[in-house]
Amino acid sequence: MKISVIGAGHVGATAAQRIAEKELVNEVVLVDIVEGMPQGKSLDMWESAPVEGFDSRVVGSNSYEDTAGSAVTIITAGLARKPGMSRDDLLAKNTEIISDVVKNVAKHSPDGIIIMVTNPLDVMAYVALQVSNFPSERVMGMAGILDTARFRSFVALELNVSVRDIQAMVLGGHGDTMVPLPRYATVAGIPLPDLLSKDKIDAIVERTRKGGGEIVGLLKSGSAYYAPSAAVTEMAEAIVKDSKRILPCAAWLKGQYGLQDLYMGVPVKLGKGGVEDILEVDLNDEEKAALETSAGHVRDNLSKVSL
Ligand code: TXD
Repeated sequence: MKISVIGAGHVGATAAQRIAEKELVNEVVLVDIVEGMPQGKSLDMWESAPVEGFDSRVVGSNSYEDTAGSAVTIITAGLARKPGMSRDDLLAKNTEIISDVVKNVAKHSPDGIIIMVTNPLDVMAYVALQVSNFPSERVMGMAGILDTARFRSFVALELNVSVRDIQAMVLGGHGDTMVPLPRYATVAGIPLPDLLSKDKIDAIVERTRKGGGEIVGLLKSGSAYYAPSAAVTEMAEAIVKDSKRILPCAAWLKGQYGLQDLYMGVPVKLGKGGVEDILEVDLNDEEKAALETSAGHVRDNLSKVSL
């Protein structure tokens, strides 16, 4: 079994390394347009295999032929944010790049699953769906796991407890309008609002919303990649192991949550078929309104796409 990662930059290369170290598949193929770079990174990773003790081969390439027959393709190609830029500023250029990438991916892995990572995430997932012509179960986006992981990591810091015991849910588009749901967050099954004051929870929600920007501001060039690569690896693992994990992912909505014809972050069941189900949780009026606002933002962006 093969997983391909398109774009051998920060997120792509780190994801390839995580996938290989976990031995999710026999072969990880890392593709980029820059000549030599994916080959160099892949060879370096493969040379770590004797020390780390993994047998997944890592192959670098500038050609999609090497990706042929991938079970999962993770797409990270494109531009990342610089300080002062929003995710939406990347729209036009990344639409061009993603259209070209997806054409090649669909041609060489017609039965595979696509996980979009490139921003603006919800819109690039739509571009992938349109260009690939795949059923929507096989085209999804990574954002919710990252946003949720940020939320969970901040709760762990605040309560000084293990991150392992913290569960959380973030819905909506991947941007400042995302909708963290503290009501559905628990610490070992105990509802978060029983453990933290509203003020503290509000502060964590706000930090989560701005979590990507916080990293961009600190790094000054480029955006986050350790947590994003971990998040996309978790999705790939759920698919190749057919583990039916329930994870927040960007999925094509067909009426769920009263929304349709757009990608949004929702809890999905991930297995070998891709998005095997979309779970609908009960939302109160405030949460519904926040989700509507987020959907409005995604729709605005969709209206700017010309394919
Ligand atoms: O939550 C999320 N979904 C995200 C999204 C979290 C983190 C990063 N997010 C987005 O992923 C970010 O805004 C960017 O749009 C992508 C990739 O971020 P990364 O930090 O990995 O960017 P890099 O390091 O600049 O890498 C991009 C690579 C780089 O090596 C380019 O040469 C390559 O993409 N690239 C291409 N590869 C193949 N084919 C084409 N056409 C191409 N164009 C650029």
